[in-house]
Amino acid sequence: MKHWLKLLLCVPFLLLSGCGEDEKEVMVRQAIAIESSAECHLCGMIITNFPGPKGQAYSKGIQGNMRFCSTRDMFAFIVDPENQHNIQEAFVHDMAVTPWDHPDDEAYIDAKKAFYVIGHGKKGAMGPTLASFSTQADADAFVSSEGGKVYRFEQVTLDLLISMNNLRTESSLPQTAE
Ligand code: ZN
Ligand code: CU1
Repeated sequence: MKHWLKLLLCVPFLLLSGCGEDEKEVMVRQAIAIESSAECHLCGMIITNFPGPKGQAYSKGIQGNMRFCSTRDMFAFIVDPENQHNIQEAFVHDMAVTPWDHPDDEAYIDAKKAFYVIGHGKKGAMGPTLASFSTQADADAFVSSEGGKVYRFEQVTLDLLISMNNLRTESSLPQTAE
């Protein structure tokens, strides 16, 4: 009877303290402002000198965040099998709320939940790039004015990134409707 009572008193306390510890471990990290001297983690270009959506990511074993000149370079890093499983948080600009030529530091969204348009005519820091949006409706609206096709985070593969560059040089757009 004593044991039973002890257990009853302990359980809520254990649950509470358990919760607190979990929250400490799952530290939510955010996108940060990109200073004017920051270089792309992949190609070394000065990020803020170029138009188009940028990317940021946190990875296991790497201190601080990695910043990328373009969504294209962020994905080129992420889809690399060596990095893929180490990626934790990732962020991209929501291009529905910020100007293409100078995306704002306040306009970052969760990259894993974003919608991406590939095959459109707008250029990023490295040429063709992925236009990123927080909603399907915004991505669709962009497709109707700029062309391209909508993809989700998990659908962006190395092959797709390579085909994106070929779209520029070959001027044939195999997957677009318009
Ligand atoms: Zn780059
Ligand atoms: Cu670059």
